[in-house]
Amino acid sequence: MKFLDIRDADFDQQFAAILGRGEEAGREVEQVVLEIIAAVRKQGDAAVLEYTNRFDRMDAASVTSLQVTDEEIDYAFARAKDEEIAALKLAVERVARFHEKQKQETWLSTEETDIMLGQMVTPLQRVGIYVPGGKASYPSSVIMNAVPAKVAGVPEVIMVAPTPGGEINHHVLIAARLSGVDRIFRIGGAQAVAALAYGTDAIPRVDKVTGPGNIYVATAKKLVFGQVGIDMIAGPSEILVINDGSGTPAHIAADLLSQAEHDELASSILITTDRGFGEQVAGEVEKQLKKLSRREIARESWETYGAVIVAGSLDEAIAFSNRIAPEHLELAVGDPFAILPKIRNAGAIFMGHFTPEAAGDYLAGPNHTLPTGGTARFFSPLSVDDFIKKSSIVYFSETGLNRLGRDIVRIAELEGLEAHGKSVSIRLK
Ligand code: HSO
Ligand code: ZN
Repeated sequence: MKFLDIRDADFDQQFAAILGRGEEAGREVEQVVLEIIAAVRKQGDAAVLEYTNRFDRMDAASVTSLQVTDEEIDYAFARAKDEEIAALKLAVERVARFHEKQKQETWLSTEETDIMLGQMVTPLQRVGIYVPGGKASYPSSVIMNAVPAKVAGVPEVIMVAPTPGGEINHHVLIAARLSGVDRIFRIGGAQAVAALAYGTDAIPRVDKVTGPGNIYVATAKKLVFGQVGIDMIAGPSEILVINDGSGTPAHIAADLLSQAEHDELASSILITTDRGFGEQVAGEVEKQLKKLSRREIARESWETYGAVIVAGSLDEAIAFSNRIAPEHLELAVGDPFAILPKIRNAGAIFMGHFTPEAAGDYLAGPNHTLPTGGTARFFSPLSVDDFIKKSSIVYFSETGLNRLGRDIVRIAELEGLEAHGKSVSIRLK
């Protein structure tokens, strides 16, 4: 952890190390992924099966046999505690209710009596959701990807999840059914992304692939972009807490650790106008770290990419926050609503002393798939918008065309496109 003062001459230099984490994928990863994509395109299921058996130490006879059955999901429900299912259900309901508000309507304007213009909103027909295996296999991420798709009206949501050497996380299966996922395949890695992007006999081609994944998955998503849509490429988690000396150091320490435990590359930063408060938070982090089950990951993250920064004023802290555009921003100040209008760049903003970021990770309602690495400058959280598209609608009546036709022809002429002009003038009276 670095304890810094934003007013120090070498602050930018000191802070640069924290910003430069999670560098781009190397050429080797890209090479491997390109080969996998090419093989899946050429050999379809045979390649998917071969990679899955090899990389995930499986022994499947066909890709079809890798589809999760309804009985398996029933069994997942049977294994889970009632209160676990209830909590996941509550999350699905709250996330659905929030995303309902994002829906956009088709519209048709009637400002002109002889011309109608509009925009038609259509859901994507089929989307693929990637769910990582291993330590980052989160039911909450299933909910955050599947629910907006379903709210948008996507008829078919296909989920893929690698199951290295065995079982799929049963809470992930429960979340999938509760969120309305239609089919699940036990496949992962670049081969799963390629299969979704191009389609195979067993796996239907989708219109968009969303969801987090390791560097192979992220690289595969970038490489299939254009063939299919993709969501943002999520980097390691980040939290920035702005504090004015109010609140409880132990609470803020706990919030910093909640993101540090995600990943060794995660970054947790406190910027406070109160040096003493900052010191107390740093001490609390050390105390709490010792007791965490994921202390090794959290410690590594805190030591490498954690910081406590002292600022001269709240405005200075806000300017810093706007500059780094954090994924998660906590306004742990006396009056968060007073400073909210000054926040320019942040994926999600958590207001006041009783809104730990984890509330948003699980069930507040907004999406937890958020822009990282400073991309909150121009990206938004995953939303219903990611699962719809728009078509423009143009209707000219005969009067309408007679009214505007001459000008269309004029522009066609100045572009030297005679046939364009003719297609209009041939209709004019
Ligand atoms: N904070 C993560 C999402 C997550 N947290 C999933 C817990 N589970 C996204 O930055
Ligand atoms: Zn989290």
